[in-house]
Amino acid sequence: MLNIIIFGAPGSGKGTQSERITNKYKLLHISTGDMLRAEIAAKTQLGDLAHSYIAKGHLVPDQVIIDMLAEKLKQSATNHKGIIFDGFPRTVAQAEALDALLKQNKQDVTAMLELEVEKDELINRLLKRGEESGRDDDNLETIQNRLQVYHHQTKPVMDFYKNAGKYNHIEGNGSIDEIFERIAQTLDKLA
Ligand code: B4P
Repeated sequence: MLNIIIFGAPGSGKGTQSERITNKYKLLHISTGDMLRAEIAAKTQLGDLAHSYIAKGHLVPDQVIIDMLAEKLKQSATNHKGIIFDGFPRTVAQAEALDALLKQNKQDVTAMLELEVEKDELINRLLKRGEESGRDDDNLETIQNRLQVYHHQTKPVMDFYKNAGKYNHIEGNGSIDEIFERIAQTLDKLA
């Protein structure tokens, strides 16, 4: 099983590259951001709660995310060659929970890929997406909060996987095709 974490700041290309990785390597794509947006659109209790955090650029509480992910793993079909975790884990507590959940099925994380992108480029990409998609967390004030949260709460997750010998750096500036090429070079060595 190829269990990959795609990691990076908001706007680093996690969702964009996950779609390509999923197609090429026949992985199951699990995006906690997409799952939360589906809950918000369906106006569920979880969606209402998530929206109150996402609209401010804050992280949704760990236990809410961990329970949602555990349920998703339980329900997921098994006819795939592994999973790409997109936007999860975003805290060290989430990383520890993921290890424990995978262990229950005698699996583990194969590798983390960090997409590193300059701050100005991140902001430009997200503002552009905000204009095109109307996503209400893609406005300048919320983007600045999301970047701060990334630096303080999410970046330590990188050290967690560096210590486990699973960290891979990917240069995340450039065209979508160029970046996918770099990712594929790394994944081909692991697949
Ligand atoms: P996410 O949905 O994960 O949001 P994101 O980080 O902004 O998305 P992503 O990084 O995938 O977007 P991409 O660059 O592909 O999370 C949203 C919110 O949900 C979080 O802020 C948080 O509140 C909550 N949440 C989610 N998971 C959570 C968790 N585990 N714990 C707690 N809270 C959680 O795309 C950005 C734009 O850039 C797109 O328009 C794309 O087309 C463009 N782009 C991509 N690559 C490009 C390139 N190479 N060149 C030019 N443009 C590019």
